[in-house]
Amino acid sequence: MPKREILIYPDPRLKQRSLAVDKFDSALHQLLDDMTETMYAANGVGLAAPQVGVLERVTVVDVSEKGDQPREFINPKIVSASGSDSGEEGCLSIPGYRDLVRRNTSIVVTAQDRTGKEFEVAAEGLLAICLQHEIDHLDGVLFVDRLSRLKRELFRRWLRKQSEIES
Ligand code: GNR
Ligand code: NI
Repeated sequence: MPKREILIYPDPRLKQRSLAVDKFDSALHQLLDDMTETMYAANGVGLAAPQVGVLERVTVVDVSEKGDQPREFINPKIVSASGSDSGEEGCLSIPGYRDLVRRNTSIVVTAQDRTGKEFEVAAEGLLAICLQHEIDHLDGVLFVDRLSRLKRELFRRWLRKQSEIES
């Protein structure tokens, strides 16, 4: 059972900028544990705190094949980025919609672990994509905000159709 409910677009909390974490306490550890459990229950490869209604700069990611290597990033920051390619993305907060998004292919991220210790990772492939997607969430940006005008219009139509189906 997931511990936290995932907010669905267009929840206004998904558009807000999250605040830096400065207390590495048991409440943070509980949030991280709950987020990892929620991510696995939803079969996601990443989850950002605002997706569970917590506007703090916290994200969990697991891009391993077996889904047994959860990673935690607190106050993550992209310090360098290079290369560009488009890949298909989805978001647990926009279930059912997927589209191509252009992102950097190689990034270096600094972050803190659950004890507050700083670390740095060089990421490529799915980890690089996922970290950019999650850091966007911390800035109130969703992958559909990065689509071309035409593609965003198609998304809006899809969204309208969804609400017709549901009502
Ligand atoms: O589960 C997810 N899969 C995914 C696929 C391609 C690019 C990004 C992602 S992240 C997403 C989970 C999610 O919504 N994280 O915020
Ligand atoms: Ni997402």
